[in-house]
Amino acid sequence: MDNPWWHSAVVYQIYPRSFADADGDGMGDLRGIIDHLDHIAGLGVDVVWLSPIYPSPQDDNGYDISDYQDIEPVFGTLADFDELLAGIHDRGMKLVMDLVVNHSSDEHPWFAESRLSKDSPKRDWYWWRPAREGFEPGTPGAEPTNWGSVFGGSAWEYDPATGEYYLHIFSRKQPDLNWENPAVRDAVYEMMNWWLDRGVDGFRMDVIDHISKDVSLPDGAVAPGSLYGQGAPHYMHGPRNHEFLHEMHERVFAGREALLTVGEMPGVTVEEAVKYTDPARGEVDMVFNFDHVWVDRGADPWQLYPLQLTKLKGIFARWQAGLREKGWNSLYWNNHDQPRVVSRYGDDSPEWRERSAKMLGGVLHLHRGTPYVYQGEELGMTNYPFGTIADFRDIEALGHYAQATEHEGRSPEEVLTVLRARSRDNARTPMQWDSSAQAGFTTGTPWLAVNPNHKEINAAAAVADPDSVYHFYRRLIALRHDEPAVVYGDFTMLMPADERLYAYTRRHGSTELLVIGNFTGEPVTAEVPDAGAWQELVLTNAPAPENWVLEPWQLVVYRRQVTP
Ligand code: TEU
Repeated sequence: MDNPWWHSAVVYQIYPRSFADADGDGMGDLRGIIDHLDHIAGLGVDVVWLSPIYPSPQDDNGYDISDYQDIEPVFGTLADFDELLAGIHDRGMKLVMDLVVNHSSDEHPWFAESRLSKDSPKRDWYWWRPAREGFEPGTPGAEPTNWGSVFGGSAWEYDPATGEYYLHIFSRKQPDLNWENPAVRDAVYEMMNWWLDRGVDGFRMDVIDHISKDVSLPDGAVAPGSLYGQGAPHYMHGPRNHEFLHEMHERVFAGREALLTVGEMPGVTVEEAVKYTDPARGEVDMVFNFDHVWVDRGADPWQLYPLQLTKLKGIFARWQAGLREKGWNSLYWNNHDQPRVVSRYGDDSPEWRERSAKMLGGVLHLHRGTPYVYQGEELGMTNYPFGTIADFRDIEALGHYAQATEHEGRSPEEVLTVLRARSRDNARTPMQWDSSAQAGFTTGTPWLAVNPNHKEINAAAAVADPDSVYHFYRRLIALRHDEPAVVYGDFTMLMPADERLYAYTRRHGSTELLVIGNFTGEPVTAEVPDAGAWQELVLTNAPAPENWVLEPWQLVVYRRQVTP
């Protein structure tokens, strides 16, 4: 089989709500995206991934869909969508849609019908269960299992209409669809084909490793200090997950050209990822794993753990090696669920923000896999200076705060310290287009506050400055397109025990690349084997090093020719 086009592609993710507001209601929209397509195309990316734009009560900012085949009126219309799609295609890019089918909104007509009665034809489209035996339905402890929801509280909601509970791994407005029911799968595949026939080029599949559950629904283990049991082992990578994805492949993707499919899979192991992405098995092209964004988590959810570079390198080394022969990696630091990487693994102070943002981009992009850039990452956008809980909007932040402070004995300040550093709202503050009042995002009142640092950090300034993070990302993306060793080179991690430098080589035929990133604010000398052989400095974010002394947060990329 020929190498698929997405091996050399770079994807740009848009969170429409926070990208650009053309009509002044404080919320981004499709017209706003259309107006800014040249900013994206200017980076040289190949694909645009849109977070959900379908009709939705917006309980989880569109990850709760009430109609899979239309556009949320706040964002625009299907006609706007077609115009956007054409604008993307005209610029030689492709469009990947978000597919959220582990759950729907509770306001989707399917669920409205399902909840009507126990013998509704759609009853079995969701996970309905009676109260635990011996308990009065609707009373504490009567939930069918002890599982907690990802956003806090129980994963079961009591519905007085029929006296039963429905499962919601996420919010109570996101009931889980029952993939065991073939009629559900048929409806999903039909909807996917409808979008592909309309011209879209693929899907990013939300929590697609949650669709197969252990149908016996056992209780989960309860961690010390927590209110609920862990459902995840019973709803992640369930027994039929591969089967469902293969069926989807057969029914939707097979026979279509030039698509890109990526499954979001919290908790996926390397071994499972090989199976999900082995082209011979016909499931998905690549998955998002979470190991490298969970590396700074620890036993206590309400404590901040600093990054351990050796751990991070160990994770990447494992994923690079594991998917060397079969399957394919996706590469990301940021998306709408993660804090800003420059604030998290870099240094967002005025002195080192740009330098460290470039280093992080370079270290990530030069691995083997398909890189994803999240809106604003190309500007080195930072976390937001959140004050109190009233500054947050995310259902996850609010839910965790309530559970931890009201039921788990945590102090507001300890919870806020973690939310400020890790909350998803850090990623969701409006895109910073210019230095004007609302950063050029809206003429109205933004749904979430604009970061005050937009006076310095904004797209207008970055595009005008040839030395900006934006232009550095542009060069990185061009390097991937021009240098086959970036796409196909074998990966070798160097200096795995070094806590300060991230170093590796990529070798393809007679070309070898050496990448070194300094993850500290101090100069560090790199002990490079065969140092004299590296003469061609292809890319750096600081003056060329002398005697291998890397400046604070410096990235260097060297190239040499070797005998194959
Ligand atoms: O995220 C799934 C997911 O893994 C998150 O729950 C993540 O672990 C957590 O938020 C980290 O803080 C997807 C979407 O990307 C997210 O925006 C949705 O809220 C979620 O699914 C439900 O659709």
